[in-house]
Amino acid sequence: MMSQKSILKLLTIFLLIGIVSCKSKEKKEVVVVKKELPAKRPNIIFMMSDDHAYQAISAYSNHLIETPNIDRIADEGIKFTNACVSNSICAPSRATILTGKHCHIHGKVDNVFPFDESQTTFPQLMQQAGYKTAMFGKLHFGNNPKGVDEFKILPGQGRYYNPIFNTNDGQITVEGYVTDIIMDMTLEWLEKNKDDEQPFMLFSMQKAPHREWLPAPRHFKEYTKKTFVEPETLFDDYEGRGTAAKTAEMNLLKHMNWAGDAKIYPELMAELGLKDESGWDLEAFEREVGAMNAEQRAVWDSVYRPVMEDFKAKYPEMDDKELMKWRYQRYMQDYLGCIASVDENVGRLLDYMEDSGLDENTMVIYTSDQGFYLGEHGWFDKRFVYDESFKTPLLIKWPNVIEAGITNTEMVQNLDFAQTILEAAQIEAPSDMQGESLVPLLLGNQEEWTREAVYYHYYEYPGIHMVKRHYAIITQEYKLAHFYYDVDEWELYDRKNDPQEMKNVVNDPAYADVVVKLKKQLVELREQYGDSSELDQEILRKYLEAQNNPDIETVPLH
Ligand code: SGN
Ligand code: CA
Repeated sequence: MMSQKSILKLLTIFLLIGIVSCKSKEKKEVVVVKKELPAKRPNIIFMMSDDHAYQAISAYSNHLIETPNIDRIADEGIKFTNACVSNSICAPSRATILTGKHCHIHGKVDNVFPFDESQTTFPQLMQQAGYKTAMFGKLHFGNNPKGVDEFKILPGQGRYYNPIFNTNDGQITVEGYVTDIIMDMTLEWLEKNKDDEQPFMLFSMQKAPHREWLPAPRHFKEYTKKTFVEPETLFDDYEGRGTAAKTAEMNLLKHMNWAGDAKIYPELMAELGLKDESGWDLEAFEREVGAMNAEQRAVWDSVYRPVMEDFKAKYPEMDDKELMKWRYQRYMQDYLGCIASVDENVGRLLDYMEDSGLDENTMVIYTSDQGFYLGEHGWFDKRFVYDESFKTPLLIKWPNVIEAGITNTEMVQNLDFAQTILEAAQIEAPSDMQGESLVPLLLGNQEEWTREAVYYHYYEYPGIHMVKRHYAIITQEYKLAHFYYDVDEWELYDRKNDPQEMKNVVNDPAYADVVVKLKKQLVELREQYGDSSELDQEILRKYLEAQNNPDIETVPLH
């Protein structure tokens, strides 16, 4: 027997079907809207922050911070919970986003070598197809991005306070805090162009929360007083992992800088006998804190001096465990303080879009160039294929096209962004792009999506943070990685049963069949994408040669 509730439910469904089919007779678009793109080309806003971990977005997890504005994109659109990058490092990820190709194809495999600017990037195709284009913020490579009518780009990494920008008309220095400034530029451009008939493609790319994590004055007071929950793996000893995890130099206790990162004043370092182990710690402090004007510096000192006084009093009694805990809190206070202004500025943009009515026909994307460790495994930074750095946030809203509040768990990648945006803009993607358009997933046409695995390849070694070269295949269930230089080690993680990736099970007989199957699939993936051991060797040879030959052109870290 059916309950009264079920009968009511059924009746409602019939009624809805009736309404939809009646409507479809009068006005076809209403029904097709979920399965096909609208006829009108949309505007597109691509927002990307640098090193924004999904753990620091409350739409993904609210154990660290609330990000109500970024969450609005998820609430009004789609949240991808398995979005990832093909190489977890800044400039290579950006080159992949712009070209729609894996790193070994576009050649920007690391932060070291310059990007070959003769390549086609998707903004150029949009510009040619009649889109108005602009880019503001951090690009990280190439100071004169191709295919954008207007740009204001931070040179290299850029700085937090009073930053310099390269623009169409030369260099400018802007007083203020970088996250606010980049959004000011974004909003000014929107206001200037809002009545234009042409659709637009706008890149708004934040530098925050990149190292050295300097919050805005309005946030550091609040954030330096907060205490954050520690990750379960903060004291990881890397047992059960391979050599690469054990030898990486990104541990909060051992490898974080005192001045640049923890903001211990150089004079206090000297007083406490703390050394500049990295050789560029003091320089980093000077580069960022030293760039403040007198007023900014006074506010900074009024908050950070007492924090340092407190540290000075406690330090002599602290053991390693206490120091690690202190490090973690100090790190999170600054990192999350940066996120607070990113979130506020996302709110400014969303409000503007609503108030101006521009939001109706605009696809808004929020992502990061990769994930980041927020103390998980005792780490900061990225680079590894392990989840916190491999995965990246991805939220997209597009009113009347993407259903509000949906979650998607497919393995999608930064490699897919170019083709997605091109398809949304009704521009044919070049056949040599290697991703897949996410449009079917945005429209809810799930059955058109067939990808089972993604490919990953990290290169920059030996180099800062000392994460060994590795390539990997990742499916929903497993992750198989090959660390192939310096060592020859394989690692397998069971993503469902060991989500924290604490146990490499590659030699566990229970997984023998999985290993055989994945190794075969990995060979096929490498072939499909045109990667090979010969190429690995060639790339390595060039890298080592550049380290020993100062005449070879490389990009400075800052
Ligand atoms: C700088 C950072 C590193 C970071 C690289 C690359 N050190 O060198 O920690 O891994 O950039 O970052 S810093 O203290 O000098 O900032 S990336 O985002 O550009 O790839
Ligand atoms: Ca980055």
